[in-house]
Amino acid sequence: MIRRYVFGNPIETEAVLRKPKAEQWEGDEQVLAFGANQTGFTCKLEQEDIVYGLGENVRGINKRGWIYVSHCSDNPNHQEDTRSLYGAHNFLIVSGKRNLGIFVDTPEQVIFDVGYTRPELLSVSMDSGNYELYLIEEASAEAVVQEFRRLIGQSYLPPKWAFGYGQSRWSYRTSEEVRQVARRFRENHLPLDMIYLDIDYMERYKDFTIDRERFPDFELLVEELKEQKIHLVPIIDGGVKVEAGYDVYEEGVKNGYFCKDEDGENFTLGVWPGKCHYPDMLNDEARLWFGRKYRFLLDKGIDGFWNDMNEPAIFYSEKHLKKVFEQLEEYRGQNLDICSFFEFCGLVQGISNNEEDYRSFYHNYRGERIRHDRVHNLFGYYMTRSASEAFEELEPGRRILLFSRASYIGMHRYGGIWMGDNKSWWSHLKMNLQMLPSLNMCGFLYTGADLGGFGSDATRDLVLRWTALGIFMPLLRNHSADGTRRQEPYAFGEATEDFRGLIGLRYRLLPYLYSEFMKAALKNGMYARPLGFVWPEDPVARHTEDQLLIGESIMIAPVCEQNAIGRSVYLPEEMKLLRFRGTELTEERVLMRGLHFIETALDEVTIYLRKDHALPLAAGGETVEAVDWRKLALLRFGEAAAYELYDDDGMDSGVKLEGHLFPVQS
Ligand code: MIG
Repeated sequence: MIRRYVFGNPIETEAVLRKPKAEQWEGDEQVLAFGANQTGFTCKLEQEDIVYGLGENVRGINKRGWIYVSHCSDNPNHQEDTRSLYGAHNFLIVSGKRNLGIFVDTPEQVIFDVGYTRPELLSVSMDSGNYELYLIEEASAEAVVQEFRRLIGQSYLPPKWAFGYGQSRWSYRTSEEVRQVARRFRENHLPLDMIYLDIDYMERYKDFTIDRERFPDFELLVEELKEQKIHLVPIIDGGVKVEAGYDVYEEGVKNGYFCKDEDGENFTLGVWPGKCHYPDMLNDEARLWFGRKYRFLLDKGIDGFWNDMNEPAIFYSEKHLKKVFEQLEEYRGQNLDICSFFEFCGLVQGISNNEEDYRSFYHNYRGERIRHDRVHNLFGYYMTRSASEAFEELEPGRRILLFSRASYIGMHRYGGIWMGDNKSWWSHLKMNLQMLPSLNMCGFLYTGADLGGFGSDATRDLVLRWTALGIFMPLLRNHSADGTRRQEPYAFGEATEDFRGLIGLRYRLLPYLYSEFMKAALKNGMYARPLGFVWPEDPVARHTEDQLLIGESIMIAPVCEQNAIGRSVYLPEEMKLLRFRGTELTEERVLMRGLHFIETALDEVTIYLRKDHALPLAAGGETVEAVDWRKLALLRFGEAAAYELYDDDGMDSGVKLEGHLFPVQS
């Protein structure tokens, strides 16, 4: 059952398209208790309650015991005490004797104190009392998710090839270097469907330009790679460089499409290209204009994009920078002691993503001038929507790959997200595993982490273990930062057989993973589920934080620690262990319910097949296109006679589930 309440005068987010009629809040103390000033509410947590959800955040699948702040942030430090990452996903489920879903719909900052201040209390608060509140009560956590997802609309569908392996690195600086990546993959028979282009392809980091010195033959490159079935996926940044003669800048200025400061001047801030303006993504006209700019690359044969820096990130604002320079002057010649030294350092450190700057510019949203901080969490969402709506116009009916860094619920209809700038840390491998189901609950199905970690130096074993998890994530991409140790599968020496095996297994699993993804998207279901969703009565399953169900048939238990020879795996019921050494199935063994230590070498993947379920396996391939969907082996355990396979051409955006499912007999 869904109930909707409106408090104050909330700003529309378009997260929910068809809203149920608002009810009068009668202060049901059993469910929620409201604070006196209506700027939030509290909800009592029972001892046994798990709190699921909150999408992109640090910590576990169970969010209890920490405080999270929905405030889209360009924050590359994903630490245990981090409160905000790139997304604002204000949906959670209190799951115990009852299952209550709570969605707080407001573009402003929201604080979720999930038993941090008082262990038995969930407390949600906002600056103002303007928000819509949705309460969803169902018999299970999974049913709550389904109701919520129905409310917010169908998740984005990427093209089928976007389920292949993608190689990325910030620093592929020339056409030649990109060709080299493709060559190394093909030479080593490492499967590959995508190479990502980071900011290096642009001319002075200007959106919708190409650096012709370093990529003189961009069109030819796209063509050549296409022949090898490799899609080139360029990055698009949120900020437009201030540069006379640059068409995007000039058009934006002429038509008033940029965000304005207090005085009505175009708001100037610094990001990659230096001084920039942010297009007013919330303004219908500006959004339409910016989206149509993607045509520049579509016309060159590009069919996938990733949107970055759209929290939006601010390295500095022009005004703030000036002030800091003045203040720094005051420290010159001073005897810096402990206080003044740290003040001095703080001045410079505090420049980026400064809250004052976010309060100093304006949008024109639905005919109203609105200060940025009141709609902050919508910027990335509307940037991605801008591209998606333009694709609908420019390439109707065609699926284009699109994912973003910043997001708000509602954006899940227009694109996926990646999990941002993680680090090459073992703890992040586990954290990204935990993020996956939480994101699914909020509608974000097409998602994945930078395999091997973005920041810091990776080790070979870390990249292997991370790949062994990554092959189960819809978005499978190895990405790393400029200046870090290289982490392509061939970067650690001659031998690539283990990588080839792990990635190859993904291509054997494709018909299954794609089917499960599409069923989840089209039926508002979960692709990756916590064990507690399926075995809510089993306390051990409920509190298992490092195993997941992927689709209906299988459970995974990735190794998340360095130097481990395997790990303990909890089976809530009898399952069949499937051991793969690379692409080869080397062992099938039925395991009883309970705890098992399962040895797993670096080149192995273990999959746990559920009783009375089946898993189709293809022969594999080096590209998604090469995978034969018709020649499948069916691995079974118990009475499962068939598996409902989903297939389509992978390109059409208007797909429906009916008529595409067909049972696979063994
Ligand atoms: O401030 O474009 O998250 O994936 O490689 C860094 C360079 C800007 C942040 C993205 C990352 C990307 C990087 N970008």
